[in-house]
Amino acid sequence: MTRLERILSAALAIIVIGGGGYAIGRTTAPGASLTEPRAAGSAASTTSTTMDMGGGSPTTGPSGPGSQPGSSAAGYRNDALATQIAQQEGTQLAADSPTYTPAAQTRAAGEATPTGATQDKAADTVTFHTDTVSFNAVSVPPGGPDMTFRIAGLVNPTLVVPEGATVTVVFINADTDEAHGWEVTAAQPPFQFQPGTAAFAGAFARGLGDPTVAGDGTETITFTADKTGTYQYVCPMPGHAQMGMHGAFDVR
Ligand SMILES: [Cu+2]
Repeated sequence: MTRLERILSAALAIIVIGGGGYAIGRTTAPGASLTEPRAAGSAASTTSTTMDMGGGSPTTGPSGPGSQPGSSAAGYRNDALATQIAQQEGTQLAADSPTYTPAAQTRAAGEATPTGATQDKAADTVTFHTDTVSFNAVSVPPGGPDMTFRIAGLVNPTLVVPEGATVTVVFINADTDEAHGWEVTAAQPPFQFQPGTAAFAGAFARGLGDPTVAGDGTETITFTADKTGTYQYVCPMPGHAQMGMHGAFDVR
């Protein structure tokens, strides 16, 4: 074990021990949880487990004791630690997904053109024109690129939805060895290690783990985009928004 690996192990131990959650670099209010309430009417029945941020100490911010290699004024960043956490969660959450998408169907899900939407491939934008919005979001899609979402055949596209739209997202984690999630947040780049809470009630798909024989972990969420503005959809796993897992979510 190299010196760096010892430091990372120590940092991970601090995270795991310190309040049972990923408290490093958090910008959310004390007591906030990554496991936000499920959308009403969701068929999912499993309970969340290890993504619970608990009531982690609010003192472990960018300048707190959890601040290890990579700290800067721009915010804590440690890609190696983020990867270590996501790999651990990927294993732990593998059997915990609400549903699964057969692996052979995942690529098509990421390519599917949503109903009622227009695509501008040059601008990497998908614009929805109806009050009911539905699309698939595939994390770390087959064929890459790594640490991105594929939506409507585009990589991290800007999504534009009408104010008040009811938005349904089928989130599929296609990564073979890391947990990922999907969330709409008001936070903007450059992101903190922990990118922030959901901007709309229910606009949060928790981390889903590694694939199983049943396929790729899948969760369907529904929320109302009830306030205009420019938001971001991100992976809520620590460090992943910083590593490129984000795109603009415009409510007009
Ligand atoms: Cu991720």
